[in-house]
Amino acid sequence: MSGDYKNMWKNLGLDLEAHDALLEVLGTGYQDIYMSQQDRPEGMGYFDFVVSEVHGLRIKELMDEKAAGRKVIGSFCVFVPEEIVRATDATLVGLCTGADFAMDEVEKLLPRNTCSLIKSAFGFKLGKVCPYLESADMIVGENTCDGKKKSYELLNNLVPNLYVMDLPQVKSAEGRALLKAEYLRFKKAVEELTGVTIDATRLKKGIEIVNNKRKAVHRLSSLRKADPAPISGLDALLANQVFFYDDPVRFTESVNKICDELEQRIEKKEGVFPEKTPRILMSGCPMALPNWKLPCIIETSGAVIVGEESCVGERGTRNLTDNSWDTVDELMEAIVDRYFQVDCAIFTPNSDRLDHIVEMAKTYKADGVIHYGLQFCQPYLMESMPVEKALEAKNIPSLRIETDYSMEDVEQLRTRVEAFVELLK
Ligand code: BJ8
Repeated sequence: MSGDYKNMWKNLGLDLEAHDALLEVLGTGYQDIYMSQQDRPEGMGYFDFVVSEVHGLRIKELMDEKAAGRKVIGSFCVFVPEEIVRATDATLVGLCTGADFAMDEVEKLLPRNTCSLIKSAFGFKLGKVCPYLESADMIVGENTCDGKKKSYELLNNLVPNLYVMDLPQVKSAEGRALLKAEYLRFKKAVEELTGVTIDATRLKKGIEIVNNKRKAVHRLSSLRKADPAPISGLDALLANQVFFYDDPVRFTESVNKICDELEQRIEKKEGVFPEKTPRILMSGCPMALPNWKLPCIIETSGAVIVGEESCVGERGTRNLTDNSWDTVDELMEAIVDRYFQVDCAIFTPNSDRLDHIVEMAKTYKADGVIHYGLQFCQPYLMESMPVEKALEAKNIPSLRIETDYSMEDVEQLRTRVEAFVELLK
């Protein structure tokens, strides 16, 4: 970390000792997992810097924005429309949900059999170690899975500024109407928070910024079709994770720069793994920063990850918002249309997701699919069965993994992944 941020963290109410311990673990994990990779694109240096400053310089930037009168909004889900937030010059940040912290305290509040992602959100709050959460002027929860939905009732006792968005569970006309009503309510709440009225020019600008970020990620994904793979799955995942934290315009530029480099690599037939390395598509629960356990196991077991069917990946970024409309009403409709296509497992039925997984496996020339389900995540674990069947019907091998954020099962997972990779060779 390049600056001295202790005072800033203290003013945010962080527990400095616990926070130091977290940064230590994060730094060591990053060194071990990321810096040990071979032949990384030079452009990844930017993301190394972002991670090293994720609680430092980036928070300082947010504090500066706040001092200039802009607002920060925290979110746990890709259904929170960033376009609306951007239209008011506010910043949307993903809240930390990718590591275990203060679990003893968490399990006093939540049942033990709650998924790691939800527990992590509470751990970062109870342990006072998330500067994003503490700097947010509004924290948006969403009624998605039962675990999240019920946990927000408890989170409401821990934070002063929780806003809960209702979400449909069925892709029907009524479901779309609910999403539209909730996005209009959210727009009003963001306008009230920021004091900015969203007009068509502002909304179009917001859409453009977020679309550009998505387009850059689409470009990166597309380059991963090449064999040899020009970038590791771990590095591509990192870009998808930083998507939720970084300044959007700077992020877009940085990803495009990496893409320029990858295009040259592809032309020279250079890769991070040898040609014909078994190619894996990851599918399932989102992997929030710094959840790198399974990708690290896969890529140190002789395979390369070529795509993520995940909210921290293609499920979250797949579609653009149509920016060709002229009025706020039309643009809001376009936003609703865009998000209504997200095929989260909370929807029933959710056959689009099965089609997307098969399609992605083909597009990225994956030899096999690893389905990642977090322990106690009913929606994704339940859906892993039909996913397996849909892949079987297309003769695509798959492996179902159920795990959490602890490191206890690493060796067991490695044995299963290695056996799967052997099968793909
Ligand atoms: S749109 S995937 S980001 S809800 S892992 S908390 S589902 S029990 S995260 Fe998600 Fe939005 Fe859907 Fe995407 Fe519940 Fe499962 Fe835990 Fe999960």
